[in-house]
Amino acid sequence: MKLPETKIRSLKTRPGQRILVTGDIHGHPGYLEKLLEMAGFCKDDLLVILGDILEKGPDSLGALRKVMALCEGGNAVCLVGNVDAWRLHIIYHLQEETAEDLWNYVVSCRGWWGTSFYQELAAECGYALICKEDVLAAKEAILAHFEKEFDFLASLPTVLETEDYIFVHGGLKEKLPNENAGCSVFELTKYDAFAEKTPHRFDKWVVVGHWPVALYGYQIQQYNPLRNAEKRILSIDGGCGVKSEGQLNLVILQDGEVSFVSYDDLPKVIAKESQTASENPLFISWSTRKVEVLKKGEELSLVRHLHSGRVLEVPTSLLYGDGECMDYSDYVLPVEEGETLSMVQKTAHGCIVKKDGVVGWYLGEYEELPS
Ligand SMILES: [Mn+2]
Repeated sequence: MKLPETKIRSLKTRPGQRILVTGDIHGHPGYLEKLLEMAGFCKDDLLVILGDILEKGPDSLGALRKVMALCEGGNAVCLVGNVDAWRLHIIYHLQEETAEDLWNYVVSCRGWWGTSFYQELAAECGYALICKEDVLAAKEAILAHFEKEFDFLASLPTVLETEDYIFVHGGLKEKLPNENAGCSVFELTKYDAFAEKTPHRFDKWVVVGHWPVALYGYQIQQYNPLRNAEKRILSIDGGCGVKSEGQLNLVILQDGEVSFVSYDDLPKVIAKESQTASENPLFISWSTRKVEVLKKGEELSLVRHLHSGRVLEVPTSLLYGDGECMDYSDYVLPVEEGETLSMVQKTAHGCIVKKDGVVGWYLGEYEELPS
């Protein structure tokens, strides 16, 4: 079994050729299929998948096999993601001393997503992973059975450069692609908040996944691809599998034009009333989660948000730990009667919905659509 190493590849595209880019599929092969269908993916296109195929979803093995089949088609390239690389690393180094960590991970994934990559691998080899010892017991059978899948993951390039773009899961440490040859796979794949942290302005647009774009928001909670024109970075991770209101994005690059399609499986409703947008909205994200609780109520609590200094009411159910708040936006969305909204959560005070990738409150009447 091999482990991924930093590999920097370049590829020639044809003039006018579409490049479709997605990533962070995280065990959602059905979402990927939907997006390829929506974009009309065909043999003339180049498909670039920015890695993180595995975990945080219902079908990691299915997602991996779907990606392998696409790459075998000859016009798709998948890059390695930090989760993919780390999973291989864990399986490769699995022994008595580390089995308990993997067992704990498998158990916690059952709670969050119902399954995990290792559980799926074990199941296909006839192991149910009922106790800690089963984790190690399944290893040899897994290594033998999934040689093709593991070789594929280990073979994935880290950085891909075309005439006009650079693709990488997390980000580039150095400005030019080839200067990153000495960086480790994890430095380039697990580059958190790349668009904020990198000091570089790149010569070509750098297209990345890994960091859910919502985490770059301080006013608005949104999941659509995000352009940083100053640094020339296009971030496309819609938080699929990580956030219940997230989505999988697929960006279409053609002749310098950028468009995208996105997919989630939230239930859809039709707005029966119009409402106007609230002014000066606030988004409390994981990056700015600290609050001071001023008055705790049963349903709503009054808090001071430390990052912005704002005092506001948040649902009490979102408060946790020592003064921390889960993702929350107080934005009242602009909505026209008859528009389609994705239902995120119903509350006694109205609904939290997503419209065109933006999350906020809808306070009017609505009609449910059959799913
Ligand atoms: Mn990642």
